[in-house]
Amino acid sequence: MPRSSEGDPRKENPMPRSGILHASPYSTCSRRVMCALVEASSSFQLVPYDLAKGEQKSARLLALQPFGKVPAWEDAEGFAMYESRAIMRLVAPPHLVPDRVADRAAMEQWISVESEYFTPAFLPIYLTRALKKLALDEAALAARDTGRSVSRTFNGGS
Ligand SMILES: N[C@@H](CCC(=O)N[C@@H](CS)C(=O)NCC(=O)O)C(=O)O
Repeated sequence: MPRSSEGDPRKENPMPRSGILHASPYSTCSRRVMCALVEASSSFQLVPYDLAKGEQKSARLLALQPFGKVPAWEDAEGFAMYESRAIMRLVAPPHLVPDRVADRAAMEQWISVESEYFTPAFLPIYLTRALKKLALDEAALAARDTGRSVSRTFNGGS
């Protein structure tokens, strides 16, 4: 039986998807989706939310994202969803998705590494230094196992 192309963004996404992205420009979750949309040359409207003011708990966003977080996506075709990495897969331009199954599995591996290891190690640094403009507790960060693993993976450090 021939395999359906359903679920294969290389065949389903010949044109960039357009829609509305509910997001905060300062949030890393929002920015990864914005990167995918820009890479896809999508014409999207950004509806900004001020997280410091708690705007992500507004009725409008809760109707799209029941956990009260950014980002959330509404397609021009009326399809809505949340979870940044899932939205990335939805809007991904064909050239970002490998043809071979093994290569697509490797892509999923690195998306998992990003969510499970890189982001938990990086986020405290980003929040402290970039957003709050405070000094880092380097010793506490260095002692965290995730930080060491990330350093080993990306820098060959110990
Ligand atoms: N797994 C979710 C995480 C969403 C998330 O934690 N968003 C953060 C910004 S990066 C947020 O809205 N924080 C505000 C809050 O928790 O009230 C995703 O990837 O979309």
